Amino acid sequence: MHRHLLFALNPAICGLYPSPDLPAAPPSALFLLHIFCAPKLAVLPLSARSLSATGGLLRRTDMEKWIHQIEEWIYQQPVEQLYVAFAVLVFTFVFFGLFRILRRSKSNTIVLAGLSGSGKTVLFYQLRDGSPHLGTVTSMEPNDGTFVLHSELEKKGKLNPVHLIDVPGHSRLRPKLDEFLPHAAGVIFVVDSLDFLPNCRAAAEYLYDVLTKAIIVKRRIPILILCNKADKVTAHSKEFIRKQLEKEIDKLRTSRSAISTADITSDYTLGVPGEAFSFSHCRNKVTVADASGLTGEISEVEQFIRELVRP
Ligand SMILES: Nc1nc2c(ncn2[C@@H]2O[C@H](COP(=O)(O)OP(=O)(O)O)[C@@H](O)[C@H]2O)c(=O)[nH]1
Ligand SMILES: [Mg+2]
Repeated sequence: MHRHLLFALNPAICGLYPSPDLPAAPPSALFLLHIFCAPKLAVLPLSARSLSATGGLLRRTDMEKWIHQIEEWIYQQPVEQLYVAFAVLVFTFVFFGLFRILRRSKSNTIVLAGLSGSGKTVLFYQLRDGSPHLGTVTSMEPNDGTFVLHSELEKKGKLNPVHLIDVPGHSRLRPKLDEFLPHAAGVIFVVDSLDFLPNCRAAAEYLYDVLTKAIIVKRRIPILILCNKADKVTAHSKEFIRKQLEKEIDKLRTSRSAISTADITSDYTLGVPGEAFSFSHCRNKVTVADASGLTGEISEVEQFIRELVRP
């Protein structure tokens, strides 16, 4: 097995073992044969037993005979043909692997999440139309649109549109988030930095739920914590908000792990055990920025979006 592996990894090695009866042995093919057949041989005693119990005819010796025949057949094939077959196999695996990676990274969906009143809808309109559309009623349905960012309309050339979804923060509608996350290239978690302290716990709970979702962790979906309403002088700084959220999440982590495991709805645990929680512990990238959806100071939001959805 060892030798076959070596052979398969470096066909050039084969030349080091010239054998008169095996002139140009096709080791990679043999290697494949052993890879596919060895596990069957390993389980054979069991299957042979069950087969003989039901009157079956398959025996270990039969299997070995077949393998021997296949080995002989392989030796009779032109070496080039076997190498071409091997190369085609490898190429197919690589091609489908790359295809899956590319398909994943090509998503143009950005999800806006956060508590009600944090400014998601205003931000949605600001990104789409360059205006906050004040006076719109609180929506109970997600705002969903595919467009080129308003600030980019002047740019020449064809730009890749962004699919933006504004998921209402009402707790009853949060399960909607699970519908959109599998397609998300990134999540913007909007926080009201004006009215932050009274909502800190609730915002941390929502963020905790987002950060522990399997899809977020496994696919390492980047999250931007957006401290909105920065136009007001009384707004808290993004550093303050980051620290407070980390503290709250740390508390949640302890309290939630104390609940019986059957009760926990989150898919993953957060942070490093024994250390105070920090966003840098997350497997996915978590960044913090400030903005004002109302006045249109949203350059960091646009930058985040364009890093994930290439223009
Ligand atoms: N000062 C200020 N107010 C904002 C800003 N963004 C939103 N608001 C206000 O916050 C309230 C809630 O905004 P909305 O977009 O409906 O929040 P949503 O529930 O998260 O969709 C509205 O009264 C907005 O006018 C902002 O950047 N600055
Ligand atoms: Mg809204």
